[in-house]
Amino acid sequence: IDFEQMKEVKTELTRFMMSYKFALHEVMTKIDILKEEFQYVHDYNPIEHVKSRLKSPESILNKAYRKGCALSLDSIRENIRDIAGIRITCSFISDIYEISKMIQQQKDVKLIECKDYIQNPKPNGYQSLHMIIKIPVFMSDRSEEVYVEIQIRTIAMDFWASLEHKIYYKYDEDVPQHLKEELKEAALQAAQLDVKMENIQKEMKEVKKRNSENSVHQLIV
Ligand code: 0O2
Repeated sequence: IDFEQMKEVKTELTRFMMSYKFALHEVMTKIDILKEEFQYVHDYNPIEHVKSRLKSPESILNKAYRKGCALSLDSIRENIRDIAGIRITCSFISDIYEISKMIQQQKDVKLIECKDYIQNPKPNGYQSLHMIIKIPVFMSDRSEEVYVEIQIRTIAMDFWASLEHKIYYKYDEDVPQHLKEELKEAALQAAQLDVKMENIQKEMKEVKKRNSENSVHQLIV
């Protein structure tokens, strides 16, 4: 491989990563708009926080190797669908489905896959809603359809997943049985907390609705 070829590979790789960076910008903007508009219209913010990350070239290659996919850019583009990743954290489970619906309804968003680990938690207790979407990114001389992974979960699910992730890495994937059981128990408790919080919020919403109906009634009378 000579210098010119090296330069070409570098340009190609940089452009490859750039398309994911732009896709992340686009989806982050969509989420910012939903957040601001929802707050204005409904006087309520369903999104607690949002994080985005671009997979490093090293972890892209590791994942491609693990999945046994060819190490060409075309194959990686098609098979590794979480190079651009966004995690949205909400307070309540109903918010998760509402946000996912609002994203899926957008005309330029193609839903490729949706995995509902809330309805069907993983055997270790993991809960979250995962969507793989495709969105078009327009550049100077071409446009590309880019995969983005969106994970949506509650604060409690996020708390659990980050601890589980740390433990998993700490024990190099060989987690002792008693910790696995405790983690599963904690996941169940987190799920119960989510249901409790949702019910409290529902009741609060009804009180708010009744109060506003009463004040409208007083205005009319
Ligand atoms: P990272 O570093 O977070 O990106 P895939 O391997 O993505 O092709 P899979 O495994 O079916 O296929 O994907 P899935 O189930 O949608 O999960 C992908 C991501 O969800 C993971 O990415 C994690 O971020 C998260 N996740 C899934 N299962 C668990 C779990 O049991 N515990 C925790 N803490 N997180 C989980 P990566 O690529 O593994 O890592």
